[in-house]
Amino acid sequence: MRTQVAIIGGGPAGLLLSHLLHRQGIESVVLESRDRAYVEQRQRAGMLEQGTTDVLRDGGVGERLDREGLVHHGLELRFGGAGHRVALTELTGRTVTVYAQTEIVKDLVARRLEDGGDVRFEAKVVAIDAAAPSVTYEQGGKTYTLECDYIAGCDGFHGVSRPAVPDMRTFSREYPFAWLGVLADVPPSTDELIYAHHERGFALHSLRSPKVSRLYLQVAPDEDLAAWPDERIWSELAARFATDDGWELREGPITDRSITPMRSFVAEPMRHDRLFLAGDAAHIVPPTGAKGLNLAVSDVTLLAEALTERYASGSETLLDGYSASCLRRVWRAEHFSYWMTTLLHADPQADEFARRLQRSHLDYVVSSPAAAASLAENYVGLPLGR
Ligand code: RFL
Ligand code: PHB
Repeated sequence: MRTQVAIIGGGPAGLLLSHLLHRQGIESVVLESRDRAYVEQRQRAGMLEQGTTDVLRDGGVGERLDREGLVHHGLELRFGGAGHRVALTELTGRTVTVYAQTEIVKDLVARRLEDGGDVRFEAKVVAIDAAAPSVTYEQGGKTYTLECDYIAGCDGFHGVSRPAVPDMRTFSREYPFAWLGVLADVPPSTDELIYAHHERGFALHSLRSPKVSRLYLQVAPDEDLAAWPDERIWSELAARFATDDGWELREGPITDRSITPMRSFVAEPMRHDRLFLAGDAAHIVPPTGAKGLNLAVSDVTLLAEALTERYASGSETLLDGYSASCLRRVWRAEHFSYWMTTLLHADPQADEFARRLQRSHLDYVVSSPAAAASLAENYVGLPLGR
């Protein structure tokens, strides 16, 4: 068995890469360890930068996104019992769009299969040869080897690609909290996202559709989901979102819940020989800045361009520059995500001095147009560095 590009992982990074390569006449095989239903239902990101929606639209997979995505022009920072709007579009000329990762994955899987693409589910990669190059995978109790010209490691944080890069340097930060995320069948209580800072902890009100809300609560890193029955989740959310003007949180049946630890992580370089890492396989950001999926999309956009140049002209210039181009953008997103996280969460280790500094920082961001503009330009996303 042979293909041009073997793609490990059928998350947003792997599926989009396969699609972008197909549009340039480059053949690939996507190997995904889970089944199709699982990858299509896994609840995760929801906020897309304009650069991300542009890539999907220009790639011809933006039809449902344009119909169902909710375009946003601002967000709210809420603390001290009051809300403060950050006017993203006024400050940057750009918008962001709420469209769930589950929907992007469904759109990409459907499109790949329609186009005759080769996406193999329940196919788990167990070995990588970055020099030969080839990947070995298990499917239905049998072991296969797929030979290729290049390997794309799009297999997320717990995948097998990153360990296949020798002489790698890694950089990381663990935070003393996690996010409890819920999906609820209730119309959102807000039109724009609310990022709330409260002494009880951070809370985020996001949405999925006019009928479905997505909410998050800061919890302890070792928190037990069983300790959070619905009533406790709703009363804690209401406490953290409470304002002095009587704003009310609508409640409804919770249909999905999970706890995600928060970490920052970067692996350098994102390449070894014929193996290229993309997305969560190479870097993780805490979700406060809404950057993870957007970074995955910008990585594979650059990788698709580099492979296109290689097959069109034989030149490896873009492939050679791939890791450095990605990492510039990755580190900007790392810093912004860290910054938003420390701005908004309640640090259990903070003393009174640190709490006063944090409150001053929040006041500054909502009262200085320069500070708000800095938040806004990072949130909507900086241009794709090539
Ligand atoms: P994924 O989505 O983890 O996909 C990797 C795929 O690889 C498969 N795999 C293997 N396949 C074959 N063989 C093996 N040995 C394999 N090992 C693993 C896995 O089954 C999986 O299907 O990585 P990818 O494609 O890089 O995509 C990254 C995004 O999923 C991630 O960055 C975002 O979800 C992060 N994120 C957010 N990003 C945003 O841009 N905006 C947001 O608003 C946002 N909110 C979030 C988030 C992530 C969250 N969680 C749960 C981590 C909110 C949350 C709560
Ligand atoms: C989401 O809608 O899931 C979401 C939005 C913004 C974030 C994180 C998650 O910062």
